[in-house]
Amino acid sequence: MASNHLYDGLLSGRESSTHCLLDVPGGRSWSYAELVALSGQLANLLRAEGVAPGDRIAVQVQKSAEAIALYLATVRAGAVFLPLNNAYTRAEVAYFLEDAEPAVFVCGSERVDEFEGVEARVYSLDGDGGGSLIEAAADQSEAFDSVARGPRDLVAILYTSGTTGLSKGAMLSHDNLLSNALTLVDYWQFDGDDVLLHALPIFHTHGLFVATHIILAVGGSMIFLARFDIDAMIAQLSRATSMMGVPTFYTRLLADARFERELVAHMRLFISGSAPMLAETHIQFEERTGQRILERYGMTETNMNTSNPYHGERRVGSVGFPLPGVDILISNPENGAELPAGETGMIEVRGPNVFLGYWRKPEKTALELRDNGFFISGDLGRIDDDGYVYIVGREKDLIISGGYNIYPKQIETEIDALDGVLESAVFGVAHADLGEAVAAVVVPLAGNELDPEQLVASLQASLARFKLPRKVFVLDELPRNAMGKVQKNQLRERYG
Ligand code: MLC
Ligand code: AMP
Repeated sequence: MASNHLYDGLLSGRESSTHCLLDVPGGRSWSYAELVALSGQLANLLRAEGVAPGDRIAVQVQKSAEAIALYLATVRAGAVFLPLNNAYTRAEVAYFLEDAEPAVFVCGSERVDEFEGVEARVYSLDGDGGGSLIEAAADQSEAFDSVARGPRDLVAILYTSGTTGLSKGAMLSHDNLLSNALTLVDYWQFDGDDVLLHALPIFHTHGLFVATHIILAVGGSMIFLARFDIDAMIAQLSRATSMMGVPTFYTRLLADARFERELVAHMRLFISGSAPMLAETHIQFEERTGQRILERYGMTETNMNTSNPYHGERRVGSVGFPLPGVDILISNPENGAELPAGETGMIEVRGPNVFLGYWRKPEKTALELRDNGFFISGDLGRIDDDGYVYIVGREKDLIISGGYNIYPKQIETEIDALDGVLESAVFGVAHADLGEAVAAVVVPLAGNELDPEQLVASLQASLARFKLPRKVFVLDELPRNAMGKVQKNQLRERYG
């Protein structure tokens, strides 16, 4: 049988395992063999659709076991998985379909009509496993010989925005994903007895790759919640050995009186990442549970870069050490020169985890990925004498809200296009639940009045709801420095 680097690396030997892979509370439980069988049927369907190695399969669906089977099917078929946030509007999705030219697009039944006429073959898949995709696969054989794919072959494209506001597809290879998963298994000491409480979305690196790959690689189990729901979390924690989440998961747990020491005394590991965790949250968590959250640092382009140790000191405020095989250096953001130990500057990352580049955007790739393999992260940080990495800020203009990345430029572009608007500035303000929330200041065209509520309503057709400004301030002009650059720091201070 041909070798498929990622699939074989994650699942070899487990094809007939009756061990539980996914337990969907309120739904059913799936063994490894059952999920692999469904992925075989789906891979055969993709083949029957004429999907060739390297073709893109774009997916905007609710979280489900079937969606994981579709992901595995895509990998096995040698194709490229392109997951999309459920919240994206038709306009946002249209851009991804145009840019990535997928052969197949799978979305929820309720959206199929919106995508009539697109180039891709459209199938539906709903949160309960219903829809045309699984129906069409039902007649297919469960047996499928995976298509041969090597370590450097493309396996996924995840879109991430940029300072230009236009999303770029980060191209990830089979070995980017496999090498990182195996490193994390070791570093965090996962094994087949682990039961991971999984409440993350599966359209991002954190929920799809970090969480799911680790469990597949060790033959463990996941309690698979459709979304973060505090009651379900409290109900399921007693069955889990480990949990991964964004900081909002932890602040929400801490805000609930039922979340106490006995409930989690049996838990082996709590991991946080995707956004900075406040020291206050770390401290409260330790006071409440007697355990310290393990914080790690990653990105769509690089998977996981650094982590606090499993044994040894998990330092509050630090994202830990570079993972084995990953090099981190700190450079001068002005000229790219490496800075001496201890100084603060741009975090650069090199290793088998670092992506192949941006889809069909070689000029953007050249700006961020150096010839020597270092990726310029856009995060500012320093490394202390003991080797711990600290993130101290971001050079990229980015808001991280509840673990979702929101690029101000995209929102500013949409606001500026509205009638009566001269210009705008969008920035993040501290938010107790989400870490950061979106705020905007808008300058009307001379002689125009702007109603903030109406302005937000006008943005709904073009922007996913999580990107909508939660506060809009109308100003006569934007504060600018001598170079004409908008002073977002001033805005943050004034309106924060
Ligand atoms: C939902 N809403 C948000 C939001 N999520 N607004 C801002 N930021 C968010 N993150 C809005 C919705 O649009 C809706 O608005 C309202 O909140 C309620 O929606 P909901 O679906 O009920 O929200 P909720 O369940 O509360 O979701 C919050 C959350 C979720 C934090 C649980 O966003 C989440 O699971 N985030 C995880 C993101 C993640 O996995 N990031 C990893 C990226 S990978 P309205 O107006 O309709 O009422 C990465 C690399 C790495 O960063 O290092 O891991
Ligand atoms: P994304 O582009 O969605 O993959 O988001 C990656 C960004 O999230 C990084 O560049 C960081 O800015 C941020 N990030 C991830 N993990 C952490 C962390 N533990 N602390 C602070 N920021 C983080």
